[in-house]
Amino acid sequence: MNSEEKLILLDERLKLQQPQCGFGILEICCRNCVMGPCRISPFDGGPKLGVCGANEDTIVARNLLRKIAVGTSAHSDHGRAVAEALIKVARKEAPGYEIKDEFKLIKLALELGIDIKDKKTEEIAEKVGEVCLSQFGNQEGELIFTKRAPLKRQKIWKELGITPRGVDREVVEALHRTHMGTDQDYINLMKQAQRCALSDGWGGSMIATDLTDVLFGTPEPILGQVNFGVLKEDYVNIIVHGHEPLLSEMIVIASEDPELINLAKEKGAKGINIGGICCTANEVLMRHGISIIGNFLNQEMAITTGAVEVMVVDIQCIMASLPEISSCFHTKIITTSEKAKIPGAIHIHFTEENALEKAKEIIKMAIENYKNRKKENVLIPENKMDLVAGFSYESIYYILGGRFRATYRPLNDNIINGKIRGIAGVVGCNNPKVVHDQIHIKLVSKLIENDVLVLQTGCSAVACAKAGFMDSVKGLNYAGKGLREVCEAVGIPPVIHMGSCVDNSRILLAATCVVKEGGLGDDISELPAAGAAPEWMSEKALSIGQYFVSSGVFVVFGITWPTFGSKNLTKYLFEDIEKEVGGKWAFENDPDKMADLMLKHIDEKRKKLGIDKARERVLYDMAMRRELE
Ligand code: SF4
Ligand code: MSK
Repeated sequence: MNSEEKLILLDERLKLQQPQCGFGILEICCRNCVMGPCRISPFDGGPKLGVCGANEDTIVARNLLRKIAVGTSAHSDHGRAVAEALIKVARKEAPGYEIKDEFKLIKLALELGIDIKDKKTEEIAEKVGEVCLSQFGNQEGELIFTKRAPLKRQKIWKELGITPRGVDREVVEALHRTHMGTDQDYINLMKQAQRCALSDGWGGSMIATDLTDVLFGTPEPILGQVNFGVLKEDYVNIIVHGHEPLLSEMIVIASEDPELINLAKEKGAKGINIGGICCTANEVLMRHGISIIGNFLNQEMAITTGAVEVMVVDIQCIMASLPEISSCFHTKIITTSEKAKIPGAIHIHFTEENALEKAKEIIKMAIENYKNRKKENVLIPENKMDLVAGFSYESIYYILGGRFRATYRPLNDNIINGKIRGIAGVVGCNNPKVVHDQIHIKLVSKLIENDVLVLQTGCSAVACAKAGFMDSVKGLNYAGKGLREVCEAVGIPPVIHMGSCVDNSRILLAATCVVKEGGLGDDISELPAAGAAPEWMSEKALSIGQYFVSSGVFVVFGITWPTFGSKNLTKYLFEDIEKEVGGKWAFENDPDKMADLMLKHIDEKRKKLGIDKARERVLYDMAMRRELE
């Protein structure tokens, strides 16, 4: 077999899977005990109950809860790793790392009730790390960061009994409830789904974001580039891929080591070029301006450029196919996490204690591999696009109000006067079941054209960056008149890059800042805002969607919807849940109609707030004031 015959890429594998199982798509199959597997027939005459008597409502709800628990655990284990890293850095057990944002550390310490008087930065950091780590094993009470939510929201959660207690506890309880013969009530199962997802958004993910900022710096607007054209033909190209920035930060630092740069030159390259894929890419872009090569569906294609010496991966969203694809080229796939090994990849065990040393080892391996690149196999597409990234909810404060009078006021005022019609969070993955990036791009383009400011994370952010929406000049051409005017005045693109998947917690906090600024209601559910994950594929997306819904947001998903096998559960999630938490789910595959659903929701919220008629802000002079009096 020649090497080209081995190259079966993702689209081909998807074709080979057709037709995919209808029971699986409808989630009406259960494998939770070995009296099964059982399946409920959607057709007349077929079985309507599993062997234990579970019906479609129970089975579909249990499957959804399990998926949300997995999504929560993925984000939260990421948060736990960052908390552990912070503690090691504070104890000086992690050479190469340092605390980059002392201001955020102190703010966090005060919020967590830590006594900082006469304490050194390291002592404070150790304590902050320990308190955050305790949130995972907390058994009673409430997760500390749920107190950041608007008071009205906290009250809703309390009354419904869905305030999360501890991250691990909620995941364990979710798994327990879905064990055969335990929770069989679909509404009660969804109650745990909400509590579990909230422990992700206002717990594990929020800890991940905050402590990553403390360690590596809170992002501020920074220029970057995106798409395959950022690979450099004459350089040693190294791709960082996955989610946790603990290793990629060290790779970036090591790549600037003059000794390694000289070594690369000795081997005939002009230097070392780092690029990112998926959320690791978003993390290093936000803090260092490192270029993004692409998003989830670009990972295999990146190897097929023939110009990648090493792809180093950590956790989540890494395709098992990478070693197989790379065997057709010279690329080495390096796994680094004990939690994520792939047969056929080289494993280099990375820990905070040996991070810099291992980062250098990986870079040396890439440099040594440069000579194995076959020039005739190299084909780098030229496409690349500029973007501005690095928006945290804190940096939005400063951009809008200046460093000394940081405020969200201009944003609220422009929502009230109608120049900005509303805010949308568009996030999530790629899915090969639709044309790569197209649903993200069409949806976001219609939203900004209609004056909706779009906040983005994850692979959706990368898709829209490739389309030019995050270029602060070109992006404006896609925005409606009102939105454009505001963006021009403030100096931001109409689509705001807020980071990686765990950084969806930044969107929760930005929404909370808008509520707290005043004039747009007392709760997130009252804001003219909506969310979407149009090309989602991962269980993490379901957890994110659920914590947004449970925080009061209207959320639309595309591709497929995992409860269509149960009419009752679907009705609950698409309609009835709104009466309880103020947010609800919807499904729509067409980006045009998806945008319409979001705009309709935004307009309804504007109407309820009494700001449905856009009005220019009038500046009163003295004569006008006297007249009023
Ligand atoms: Fe079948 Fe019930 Fe066992 Fe599920 S838990 S496999 S529905 S018997
Ligand atoms: S990487 S979870 S494909 S957004 Fe965060 Fe992208 Fe989805 Fe992974």
